[in-house]
Amino acid sequence: MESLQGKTVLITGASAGIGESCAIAFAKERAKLILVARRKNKVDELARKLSDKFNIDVHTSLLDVRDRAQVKNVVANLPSEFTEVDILINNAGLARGVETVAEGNYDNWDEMIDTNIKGMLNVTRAILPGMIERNRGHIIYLGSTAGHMAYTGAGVYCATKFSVRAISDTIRIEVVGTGVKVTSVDPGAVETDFSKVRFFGDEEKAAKVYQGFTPLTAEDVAESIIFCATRPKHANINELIITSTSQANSLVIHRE
Ligand code: 8X3
Repeated sequence: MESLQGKTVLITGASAGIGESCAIAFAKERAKLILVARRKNKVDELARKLSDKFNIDVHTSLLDVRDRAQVKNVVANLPSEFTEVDILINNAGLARGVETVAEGNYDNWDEMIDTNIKGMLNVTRAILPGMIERNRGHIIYLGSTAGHMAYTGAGVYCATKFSVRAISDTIRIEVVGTGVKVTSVDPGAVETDFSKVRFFGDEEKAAKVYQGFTPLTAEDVAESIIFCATRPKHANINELIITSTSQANSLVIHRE
């Protein structure tokens, strides 16, 4: 197992859910953190807690991964002790709405495509060249079971997660021989604010998604990510699919 102590880890969408749990998990391993999100106050608060509790360095930035200029600017202006990113957790992403393609809402499509595909690419494009130059580094993408199987009402969300898999597979081929690792961690249902965001704050609809079974927690996913990030230098987890024991795939969930 490789130590994460002192490694520089950049986490996008670090203000809540899986991103926040990853920040906590990497802090426990005494990594140096760069926490970025649209809600800067949230990552600032988290940074304060983690640096106090674990005595680690944490840098934060306001970042909307859709904003290419902002991504370039944030990465170009990292404080000197944070410039060499060892691990990038490409987590920022969301689902908006459950609607058939025939009745699709253009704004929802744009938000998902711009965040989940273009945002993930913007951050990758800013960080990957440095990793290749240093012949080390690890990019961990947050994919989904939705990137393995389409389901009704989620055509565009599934398309974005199929894209995450396509991009991570492509980069793995492109960097082979450099020492850079690429992993896609693909969870099924995880109880976070994901469904609240998908249903525009409708808590009742969101709660129904997780009714009758025990879904994954953000901590479960963060633990898997730590596992991927701590494999020895010669070993890479290309893809890791994790679901609740009650979930077989995007379509089959056993509910009591
Ligand atoms: C989230 C899992 O089942 O809502 O990526 O598509 S699901």
